[in-house]
Amino acid sequence: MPLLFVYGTLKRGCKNHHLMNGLGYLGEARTAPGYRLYDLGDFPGMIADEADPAGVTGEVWSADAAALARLDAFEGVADGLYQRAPVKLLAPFADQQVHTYLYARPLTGRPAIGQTWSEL
Ligand code: PCA
Repeated sequence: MPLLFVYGTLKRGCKNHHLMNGLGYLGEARTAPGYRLYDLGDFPGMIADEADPAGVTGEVWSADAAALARLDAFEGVADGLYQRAPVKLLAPFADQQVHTYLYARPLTGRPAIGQTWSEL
């Protein structure tokens, strides 16, 4: 089962964090360079972008198949809003199989934000 990297509303203290109930927190993490965050209003979207030098911060969680299926439904994977896909993290998670929710719709006109999304 892949681990799950969350960078937005699913993080601790954020508005959808209750959906992480029953999953196991493994620690804060950062992607390798090559990912960028965008502000989509009430939530962020992350995409792969080779030109990015910095990466994105978030948290790593362990999840079972049922939890991943539940989160996929919440994140609109079947509707093409996000895609759950492998993500490259830095140490100590660099050698692990980790998935994340990459934003799957156009980002035209959306502002790029820094390396970390926060709710406020
Ligand atoms: N929820 C997922 C993807 C973006 C969002 O707000 C997350 O926290 O990683």
